Amino acid sequence: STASPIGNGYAFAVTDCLFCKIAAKEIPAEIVLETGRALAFRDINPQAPTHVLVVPKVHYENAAALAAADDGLADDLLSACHIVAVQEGVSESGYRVVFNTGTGAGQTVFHVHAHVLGGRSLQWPPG
Ligand code: DGP
Repeated sequence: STASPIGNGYAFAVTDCLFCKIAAKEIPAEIVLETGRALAFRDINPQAPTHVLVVPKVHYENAAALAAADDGLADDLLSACHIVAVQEGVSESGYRVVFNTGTGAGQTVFHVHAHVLGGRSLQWPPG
């Protein structure tokens, strides 16, 4: 099979994926950054004063699948996270970038997303 521009091996967006629909602007979200290949929007259930989700516009199930794609998209996503942190004013005080990967780690939406959390002191271990 050949590489597809959509990135998932199929030349269509995954149907019934919430974050595919947000990325396609079919479902509204409070967008804070858009780059060529990534979209960042506020989490609907924020766990910190800054809680932004950063997703690739194309569908990958989780961070492992994204990393395995090896096409620079993971780099773009990470860069977008750090731009969001600067925009949100949390880059100096400290922030956290989290990929919940798998149900056991709390992943509930199976379109890879980085949580960018900041604006309060963050505990470790995260629980
Ligand atoms: P996770 O549990 O790591 O898969 O994170 C999923 C996050 O997605 C969770 O923090 C809540 C957020 N979320 C779920 N549905 C929506 C939605 O419709 N809009 C927005 N903006 N965020 C959502």
